[in-house]
Amino acid sequence: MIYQSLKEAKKKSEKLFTILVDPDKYSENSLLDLVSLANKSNVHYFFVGGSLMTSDLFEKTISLLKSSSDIPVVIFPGSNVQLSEKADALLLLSLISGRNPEYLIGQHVVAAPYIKAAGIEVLPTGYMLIGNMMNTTANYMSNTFPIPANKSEIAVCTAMAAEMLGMKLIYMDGGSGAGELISEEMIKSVKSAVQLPLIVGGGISSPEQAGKLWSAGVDMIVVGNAIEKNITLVTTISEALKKVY
Ligand code: 1GP
Repeated sequence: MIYQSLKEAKKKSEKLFTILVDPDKYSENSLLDLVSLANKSNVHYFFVGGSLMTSDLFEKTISLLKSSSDIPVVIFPGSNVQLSEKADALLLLSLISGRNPEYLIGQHVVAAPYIKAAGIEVLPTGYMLIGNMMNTTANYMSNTFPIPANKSEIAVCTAMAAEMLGMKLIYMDGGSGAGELISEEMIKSVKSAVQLPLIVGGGISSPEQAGKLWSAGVDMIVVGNAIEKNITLVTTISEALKKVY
């Protein structure tokens, strides 16, 4: 079970590296190149999904990943249409940084019977959008404001409430291709306030940045955009991981 592995990794202070695959952004050949590199590197998970998908390649992408790699595939859904029984698990995201009931509980109610029928592992996740930019796809699509980048206290109280509500993971997301990373100060504050495994993504584009985030206490980093532009980051970020241990 993936949740069990995440808890064990956290207990042993092992750091994790996840590649976010947006099905719209990869051709079949480029996806095979990515998988072949990931299989040779220290990649722990593939996340698959996106705030808005314009192709019908979601299912095909998951099938291809599953048939060409043993790396577990976890759905990172932008909406309740992104579901597949071929995946290993689903991040059941509740957008706790926002105040839009549709993304706090509404989509979940509609999806619940389908998730149950799919029989995949469910990872209840407190999902927080962080940043000062209002014009990201995630903010627009979810019709919510992110937590301002300098308001660590809001992030801390939000994460604490998620833990008290029984959520299993915290995902702090600066948004895909974010110009600025979530600050180490905010990460350290959240980390010291909750026991849950902490996932951070958004704008990570170098092994040095990855190393800094892991050292600040992040358990898993997620990299999407930068790898789409430069596939060699799969190797260099994996190498950086060895130094953090
Ligand atoms: C976005 O956290 C993910 O939802 C990853 O962000 O695409 O900027 O790596 P990037």
